[in-house]
Amino acid sequence: MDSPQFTPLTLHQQLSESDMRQRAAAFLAEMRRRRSVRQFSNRPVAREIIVDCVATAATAPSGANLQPWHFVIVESPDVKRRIRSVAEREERKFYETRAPDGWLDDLTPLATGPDKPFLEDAPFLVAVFVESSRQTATGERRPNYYARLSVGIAVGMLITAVHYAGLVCLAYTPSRMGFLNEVLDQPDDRRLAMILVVGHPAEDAQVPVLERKPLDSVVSFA
Ligand code: IYR
Repeated sequence: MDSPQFTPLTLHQQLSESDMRQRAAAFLAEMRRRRSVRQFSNRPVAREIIVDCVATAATAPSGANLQPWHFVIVESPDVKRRIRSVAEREERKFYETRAPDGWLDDLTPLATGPDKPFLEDAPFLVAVFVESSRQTATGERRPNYYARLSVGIAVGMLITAVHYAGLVCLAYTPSRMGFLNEVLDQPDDRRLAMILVVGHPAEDAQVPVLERKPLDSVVSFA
């Protein structure tokens, strides 16, 4: 094992108290404008923007810095069509038979259903995979620690980057994900975590009237 190597933290920028307050408040205001969107425009988006957002996600902290993620950036209309086709087949089973009534009740305010046109309308789908183990240099199989949590953090940063870039997204978790390994030609040891649908909103896009929990109900101080 190599001995640990360290370097001075030169990247950190010390801000003034007032700059910190201003930036924290301004970023909060910006993030409060984020909404999940289900109706997308087919207006193109430059691939470089998506690559930068994914690169931001890939800066996320991860257990033992094992970076247990893989991102497939999908823009081929043919691949999007195949994803939509298999996803809708599974969603139909979910909405017709698999979903418990309580789950369907909980989805009522979102008015979701088995049809997923956004999977073809949006210019980009980012399929995010979790690698729960890895092969070491000696060929040994070892676990990736907190792999799902690490990927969750990366997805949060991806969503934030997409919003900050002026685009909208939907964190789509297909009912049953396994089928997408085949469509996206990914090995079985990568498991799909979600598809982030990214693009511009449709001109007539609507979002459900929802409320965020008041801060004092989700935060306590100790
Ligand atoms: N995957 C289905 C059902 C669904 C589940 C949850 I949890 C949601 O927040 C939204 C939908 C679908 O996408 O329709």
